[in-house]
Amino acid sequence: MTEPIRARYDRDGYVVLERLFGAADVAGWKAGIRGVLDEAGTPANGVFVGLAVRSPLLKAAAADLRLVGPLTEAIGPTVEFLSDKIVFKSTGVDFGTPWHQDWSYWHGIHKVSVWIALDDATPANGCLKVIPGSHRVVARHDGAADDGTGFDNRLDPRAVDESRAVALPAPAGTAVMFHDLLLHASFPNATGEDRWALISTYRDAAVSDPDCDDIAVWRHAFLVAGNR
Ligand SMILES: O=C(O)CCC(=O)C(=O)O
Repeated sequence: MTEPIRARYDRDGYVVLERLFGAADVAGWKAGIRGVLDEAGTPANGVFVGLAVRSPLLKAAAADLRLVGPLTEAIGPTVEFLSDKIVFKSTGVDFGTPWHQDWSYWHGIHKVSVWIALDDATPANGCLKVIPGSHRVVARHDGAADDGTGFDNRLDPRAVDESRAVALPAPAGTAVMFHDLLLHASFPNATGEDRWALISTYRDAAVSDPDCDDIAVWRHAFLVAGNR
């Protein structure tokens, strides 16, 4: 029998939901994201935050029941979507994301993010790598951060034991649900092919989170499970 999602999440700080979505879902979302970027006049390069607030299709993606099930297992019965973003890597933008914990960006109660591969993601084109179990400790984010990638909070690479890292190759449609203290990074994209990932962040709406009340990109938060 497969181990319950909650047990895996608590132990490792992440759960891989292999091929949670199908090719049609992924193609539809990519088209929707292209539409949002065209409207915003932004090239598909790097990071763009705020898809669900601009597109009903992507709002529905954030509340998709295939995601909400695992999210309620990790978070509880009351789940609030906060914001989403697309992270593109291509010939133009091929950086590997530095090691970090997402919590360093927002603090407050612990959030859960879901990273969804919109292309087959591999170590060659920039899949995620994680340190299982690292979600139990807050790490120091004192690495140098002047490369303009948008990932300013990072560990000093010398503080990371790469021998504990696990690569997470993910066929398109696969979702990786992870705790905001999970140490994660991604490989550079050396292939010249696009690697897109859609990342959405959620929290338990039943728990007060005053430290995060003023975060601008979370002003359009909405419930995807339960009631206030
Ligand atoms: O998609 C990636 O390359 C990494 C994204 C990431 O680490 C993040 O958004 O926190």
